Amino acid sequence: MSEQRVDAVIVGAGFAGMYALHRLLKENFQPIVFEIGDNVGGTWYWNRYPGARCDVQSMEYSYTFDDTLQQDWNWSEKYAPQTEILRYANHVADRFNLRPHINFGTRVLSAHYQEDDQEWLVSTDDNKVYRAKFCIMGTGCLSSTNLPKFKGIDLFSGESFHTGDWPHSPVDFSSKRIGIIGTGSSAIQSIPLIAESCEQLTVFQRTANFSIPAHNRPLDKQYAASIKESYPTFRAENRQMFAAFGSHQSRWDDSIFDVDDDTRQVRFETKWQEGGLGFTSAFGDTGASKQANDIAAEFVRNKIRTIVNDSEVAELLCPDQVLGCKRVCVDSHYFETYNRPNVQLVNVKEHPIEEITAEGLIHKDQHYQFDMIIYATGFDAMTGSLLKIDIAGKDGISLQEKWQAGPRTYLGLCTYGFPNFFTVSGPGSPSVLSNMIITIEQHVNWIIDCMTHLRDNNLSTIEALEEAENDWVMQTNEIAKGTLFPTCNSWYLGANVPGKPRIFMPFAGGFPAYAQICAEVAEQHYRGFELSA
Ligand code: N01
Repeated sequence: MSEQRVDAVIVGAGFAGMYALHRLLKENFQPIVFEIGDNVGGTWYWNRYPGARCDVQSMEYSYTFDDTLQQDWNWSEKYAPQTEILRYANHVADRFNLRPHINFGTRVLSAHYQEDDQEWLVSTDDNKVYRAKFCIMGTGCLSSTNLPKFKGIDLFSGESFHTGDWPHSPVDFSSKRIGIIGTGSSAIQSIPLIAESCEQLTVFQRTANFSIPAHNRPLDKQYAASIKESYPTFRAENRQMFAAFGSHQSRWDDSIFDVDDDTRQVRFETKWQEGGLGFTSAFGDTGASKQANDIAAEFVRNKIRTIVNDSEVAELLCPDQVLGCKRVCVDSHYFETYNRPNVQLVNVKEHPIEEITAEGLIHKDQHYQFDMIIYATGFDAMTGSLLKIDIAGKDGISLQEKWQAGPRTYLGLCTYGFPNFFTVSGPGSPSVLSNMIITIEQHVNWIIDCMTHLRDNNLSTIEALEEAENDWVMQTNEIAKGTLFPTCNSWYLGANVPGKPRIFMPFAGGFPAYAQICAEVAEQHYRGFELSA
């Protein structure tokens, strides 16, 4: 089998893969990208379910690397819908002439490090083999769908879809009885729209979720123009924010216990009316103090009780975990949807779904009859797509073996034993706790600067030191322990996938602190890495 030699293999043509490709081309490297999908966009290519949109505002969720790009592109809504984000991804691919370097419809099967040659041998499902000095994994954090192994799942005779792998042609809900399993962000975004156009919708809820209204609307043209006037400043301000977005929203850092109850209610109401993920920045201590969090959580529960007419349904929809412990959802009329006569909520917490049948599903001895079942059951997050590839580093040790007890990285960028192998927004980095495009740019810039440094200094490899990795894993765990994040069964912890090691995967110390550490590491001659000729 012939082997093609390239400088770098990039896996994935989402926002990470596209930017890595663009930067490598500018630096005169010879990269090649492999993408399973037939087009660019990554998560926005697959997640086409009704209502899919970003929960970070459109003026903030875009590339920052090219000022004319950000001046030229016009967003239409406060929160961009999936269709528009996908159009943007396509625009970027065309504008920077990326497509000739992307092999679409191609899955990377394996990447094996060849110690003698200091190269990666990469094989793809079209029976081709590539030799590359570097591997950059832009495989995404939420791209490997999690489909629970329900008994009888293959027996269902109606239509069935996973929100994360939605059909590319329109799905007709009219006159259909539909069951949807899951009440995470994907379900919360899609349920209101599906309910409007189907005959009967039955929602199977295991864990009620916190959701804050988006108050989505057409983007105010004056607001967009004012941001564009000083886009670099706006971006710089956002990079100083914990999650790399939200600098223009109201926020307070004081303790909830420093103000009286009236002030708390006014402040929560302000944040509720503003809408979106910023709700958690009403006070400085709701992410770390359980007592403070309880007060914020009760405000949201009271909102649900006010919105939902049936008090039993309202109570079922009230979450009992810590607010923000699972990612907070952002919705358009989610709770209101339960006031519709054609929507029913079924609690599957104490009694799991028993089985899927040809006609529907069985729960607590009741046989529900459906024309369509929608699995809104989430993802094998952060590690799922990486571990699907047969990746082996030095001494033939596989990444699966190395991460058996949970992912181990240095800075979320590299892992000991795997030279010249980089992960973009991987476990151990702020990743899903931050504005993903900003995090992606920071990671890609670090990686490409590092590759350029190696080339300019006649160095061949960079590898994380075991001790630096151990320290980083310890530091990441310690930071997470100081928050309320590990207190519930979230996908951040891998708790949604049976058998997955329970480790809090993202770095919870905030984007600014993290970016500074990465910059210092590079300035200090790649502290914690071994660079070799
Ligand atoms: O997935 P989820 P998602 N029986 O894991 C339930 C991002 N995102 O696709 O909570 C019954 O949150 C599960 O129950 P439980 C965003 O970061 C972003 O909705 O595990 N139910 C849960 O209710 C988000 O956080 C946007 O008890 C089962 C649901 O399925 C992330 O993607 C939009 C079950 C899965 O919820 C994931 O969201 C959409 C079972 N066996 C998504 N197994 C934006 O706005 C699972 N569930 C950018």
